Amino acid sequence: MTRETVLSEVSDGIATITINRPEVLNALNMQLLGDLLGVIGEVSTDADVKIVVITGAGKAFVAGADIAQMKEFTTRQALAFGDFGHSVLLGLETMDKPVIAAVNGYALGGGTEIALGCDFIYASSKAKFGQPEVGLGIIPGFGGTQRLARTVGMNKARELIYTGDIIDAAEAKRIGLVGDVFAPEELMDKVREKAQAIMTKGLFAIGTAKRLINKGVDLSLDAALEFEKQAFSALFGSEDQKIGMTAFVEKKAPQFRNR
Ligand code: CO8
Repeated sequence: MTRETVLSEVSDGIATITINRPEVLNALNMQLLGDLLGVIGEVSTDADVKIVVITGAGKAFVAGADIAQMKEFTTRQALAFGDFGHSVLLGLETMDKPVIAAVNGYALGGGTEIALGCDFIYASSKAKFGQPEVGLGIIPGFGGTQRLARTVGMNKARELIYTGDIIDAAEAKRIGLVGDVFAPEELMDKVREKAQAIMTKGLFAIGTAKRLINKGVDLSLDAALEFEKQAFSALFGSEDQKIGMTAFVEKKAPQFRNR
């Protein structure tokens, strides 16, 4: 499942995707987005993969889109690049498996945007986040104007996008962008620990909750609550609901079958 610019390995149900252009701080070019889209397709359909972790090789997570490549784009090429980036983000968001961003270093521009497409973000204390695009005469184009505002609120998103300020991991945690911060050498172990804990739960139910959270924000509260009620009741037709509730009343640990 490994491609030139994106590495992928599966172990104990966890697929670890590593963005791999360390010589340019994992800057996103067309090839990398294509490789990433391919790997996302593979892990989302691989029955051995229960949960996905995305990280970066070297000292960066992703230092943004590849400025050297973007510099010469026409409007039409920029649109195609934007479409490509959005497909990657949608691939992460619509996969019915949890995706955790393990942000090991710089996550700037498209890097913060990829992290925002994941279900939640854990960061190394060395990580840095920001949307510096306006300093290049462009805007966040891989969903940053929308997902950042939905995650940290509109005022903070405006401030970060208008100033291009780069914030450290502690500040990213304070504003709710990052779930938790760990020492650099502990990051991957802590992320895997969390992934293992999630894997003991009903993954079919988690996939349903993910869909509801991601789709619900675009609906009226009334429609979203109806959607939730229907999904909730549908889960009573799943094996996992029987397994989970039977295990509870028998005081045993549930062995979910994820269906
Ligand atoms: N693009 C291309 N090359 C990059 C990028 C990048 N985004 N970031 C770093 N590099 C390259 C550098 O050019 C350098 O290459 P070389 O060794 O050949 O000179 C190498 O990576 C190492 O970088 P630095 O020497 O700069 O490393 P430092 O530790 O001194 O600095 C920084 C690290 C602060 C991260 C610095 O590299 C930097 O500011 N990078 C650019 C950050 C940035 O502006 N990112 C936003 C890009 S725009 C974007 O992401 C838009 C997304 C949506 C696009 C939608 C289009 C439709």
